[in-house]
Amino acid sequence: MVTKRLILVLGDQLSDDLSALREGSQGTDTIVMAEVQAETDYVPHHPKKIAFLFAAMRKHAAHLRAAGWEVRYTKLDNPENTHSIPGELLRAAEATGAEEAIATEPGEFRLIAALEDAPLPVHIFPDNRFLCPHAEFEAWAEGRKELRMEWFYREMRRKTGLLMEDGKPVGGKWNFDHDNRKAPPKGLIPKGPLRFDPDETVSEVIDLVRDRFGNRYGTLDDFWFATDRAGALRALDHFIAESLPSFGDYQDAMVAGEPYLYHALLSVYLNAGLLGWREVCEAAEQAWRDDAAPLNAVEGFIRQIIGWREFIRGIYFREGPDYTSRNALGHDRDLPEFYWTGDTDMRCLREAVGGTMRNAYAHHIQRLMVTGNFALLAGLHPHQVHEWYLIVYADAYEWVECPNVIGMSQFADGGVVGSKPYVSGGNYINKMSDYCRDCRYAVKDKTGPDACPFNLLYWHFLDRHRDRFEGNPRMAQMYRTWDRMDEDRRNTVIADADTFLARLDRGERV
Ligand code: FAD
Ligand code: DLZ
Ligand code: SF4
Repeated sequence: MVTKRLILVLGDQLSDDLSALREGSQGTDTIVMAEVQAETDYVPHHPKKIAFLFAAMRKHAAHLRAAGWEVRYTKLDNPENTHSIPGELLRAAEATGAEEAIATEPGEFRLIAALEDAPLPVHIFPDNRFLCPHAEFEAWAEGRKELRMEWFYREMRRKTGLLMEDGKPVGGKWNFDHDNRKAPPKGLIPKGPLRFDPDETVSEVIDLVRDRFGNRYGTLDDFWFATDRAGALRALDHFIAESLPSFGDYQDAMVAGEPYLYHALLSVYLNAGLLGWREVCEAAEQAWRDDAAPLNAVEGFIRQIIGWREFIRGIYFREGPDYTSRNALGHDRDLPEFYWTGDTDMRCLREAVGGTMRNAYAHHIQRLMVTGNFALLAGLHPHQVHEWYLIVYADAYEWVECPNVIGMSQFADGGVVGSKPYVSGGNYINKMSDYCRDCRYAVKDKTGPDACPFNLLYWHFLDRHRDRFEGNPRMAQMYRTWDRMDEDRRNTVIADADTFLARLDRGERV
């Protein structure tokens, strides 16, 4: 007799070529998909993220049915919903007579543990939607003193053959970042991402999410994400034609009122499984071969996907379940209220948090050098910072969010992801954005009541972590600059920074 099985498809596993589907058999096995509170509530996700996922899940279920699969889909408001993934597997097992389930490895240790403890056996298969399997990352990492993305990336270039000719990188260099990172000139008019009007499924889901989660951080207004593969492919084509040519040049730029600039806005689709890394990178490479986009842009973009994205995932699974609770710098300040409201005089933070509330999106430099930089300089508790990032972004799942936050941004892993902390004073933000000119603080002021808080906190950070960082060759110059200041000035900087932090702790508007 053929054994009946369940095939679990999670909300971020919306890919046709999923290992669990490859292992399953049409006609015998039943796919289980479920909208459950355990997933909507383990952190209070931005309502736009939930709406995107539920709409995409519903459409993917219809697509799988049309392809011949038996699909059991539980909607959030189904009165029999047990509201957990193991609970829905058990209910499906009782209804179908299945005695076991198969799944593709979830992107979070919490859910892997829940499947391992489920009341029926769940066979977990590797997630085949990534370029670098765990064992390969382990083999690469084994015995290295430091894990650095750049070396990993070169391996991935060799492995994929992307932008390679005769075993060598095209253009004679692996990395064209030197040509990127231009400051934004006045009058940039980026096209932005391709927008999709809500159809019936999306509207129905928006109503449900508004009713159940409408009072959470973030707005549902102006929902424009694609919610199926066809839409995601159109969004990819749009990016390649309209934004990729300028992607490299303005990758690090920040402009008030322009939340998207030339960024891809593809992480939300990639991470949910509507797009795959290979097709996205091949489309970018083709644009370069067709002379439709310059090499610095195409190499930079491909590096983000086969370099950073894969490296970050490798780190998450290598470091293990305690990674989210690392706190190498012993930071313990509570997350200020303005991370939830945008209610601050610091224009850069207002822009980044406000855009995040509206769009469930901020681009990389806003995440790293504005909200992340402030959190690190001010000594915010990294676990609270981690939860904030997991909540607010539509592309956030722990495997990708956590190493970016705990590692890259907060240095809470003590240097696993980066060799030095990403910290800067106001000058960097001023150089890369137009924020400072309309700020209540003066970026040129290094002390005093109008001094840009990033300037004060930058030195405060270096001073309080001197023991850890002064021996780091990449930070020696910073300490030399600090030490060259006369002592009175240094004392004033530290006192002004302490005053700022005390105001922050009292919940005053800063
Ligand atoms: P683009 O700037 O256009 O980049 C293209 C693609 O490269 C992205 O779609 C993404 O898939 C990939 N990519 C680029 N950088 C990274 C990176 N560091 N890690 C992984 N993938 C990368 N990315 C997420 O997908 N989810 C997160 O929860 C997330 N949290 C972050 C938190 C912090 C503190 C920082 C500094 C970065 C975080 N990132 C995260 C990485 C990056 O900021 C986003 O991938 C990017 O902003 C997504 O927007 P985009 O598609 O317009 O990206
Ligand atoms: C993020 C999320 C949310 C909000 N809701 C669901 C859901 O109801 N059902 C589901 O299968 N998946 C959901 N997800 C995605 C999971 O949380 C995700 O699979 C894990 O975090 C692992 O990446
Ligand atoms: Fe941000 Fe400082 Fe510039 Fe104001 S002056 S926008 S606080 S960097």
